Amino acid sequence: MKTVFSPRHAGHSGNLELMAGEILPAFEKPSRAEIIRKRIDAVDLGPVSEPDAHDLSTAKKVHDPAFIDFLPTVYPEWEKSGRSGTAMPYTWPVRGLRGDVPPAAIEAKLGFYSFDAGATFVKGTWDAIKSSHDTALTAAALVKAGERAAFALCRPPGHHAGSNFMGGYCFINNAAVAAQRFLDTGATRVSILDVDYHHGNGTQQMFYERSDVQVVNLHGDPMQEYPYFLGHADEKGASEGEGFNHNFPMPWGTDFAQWKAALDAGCDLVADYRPDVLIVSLGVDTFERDPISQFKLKSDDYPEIGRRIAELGLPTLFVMEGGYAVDEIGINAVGVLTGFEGR
Ligand code: 6XA
Ligand code: ZN
Repeated sequence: MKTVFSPRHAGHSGNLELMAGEILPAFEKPSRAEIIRKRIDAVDLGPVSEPDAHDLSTAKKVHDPAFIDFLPTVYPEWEKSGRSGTAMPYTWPVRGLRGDVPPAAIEAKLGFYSFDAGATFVKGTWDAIKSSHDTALTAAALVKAGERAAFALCRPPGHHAGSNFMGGYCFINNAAVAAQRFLDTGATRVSILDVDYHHGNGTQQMFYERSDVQVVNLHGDPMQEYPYFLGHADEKGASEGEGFNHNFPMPWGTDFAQWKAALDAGCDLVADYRPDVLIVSLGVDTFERDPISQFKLKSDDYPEIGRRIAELGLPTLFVMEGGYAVDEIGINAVGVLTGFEGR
């Protein structure tokens, strides 16, 4: 399997994170991608190449163009306002406030375009976001050109980013942009199967009223788990999209037997939809020793996931999302891919 990977991800580094009352170094850190990159070589997964540059026109079909145009301005504006360090929001236009007028102040614009404080910026963040977006589109082009599968080793991840908001370490929704690109280049139906521990609220929101992208999510129950405010089983899609969104929330402590039953059900839904292409939002924070997650999957389970997905027999684009147990992130993420290849 071919991998696309950009070293430019590394500029998104040294960020701080606000979590459960503490300011900590961000869990979403460069070593995650570097360790996966090394594992690809260690198991001889296949060639790794850098992404081509892509313009943002496809991103602007699934995201509000004003949101996309805002992203490169964040850190320059943050510095112009006399600040340094990690740029993050601290005010949000929730119910009862004006959510229709972006303020002029950069710290307020950050809140206007966010749903939490988890999408933070340092100097190299925009370049990393752009390289991650380019990575997804370059890997999508490989699948479009006839590869059975390709791996977009994206960093930062994307599945929490919605049409006009970022959050949860995510800025541009790489999987969603790839889905739109497949539709624009000949596909009529695309499925996104999100196996990350967290609900892909951004992906769900973007396609909720569309029937050309089916979204299937397996994740921690939002009653207990981040992102809390979306991801319930009764969210089935609306208008044109009714019946094309499927959520499988599971409780803390879920083990592989229970999780695999949800994967089987999700895969059956994908098979019934008969997509032209499958995109897998690949998070491995379902792992038993993930520092911010509460499922119980073991390293041996990840190749099983790949084998099950391969049984669908679809052209498949894997897009990297979460996973924070860095010692095992390479074994687990690449384990899905080698399992997919039947080894
Ligand atoms: C917020 C937790 C963010 C989770 C990000 C993630 N403290 N999403 O892994 O898939
Ligand atoms: Zn996650």
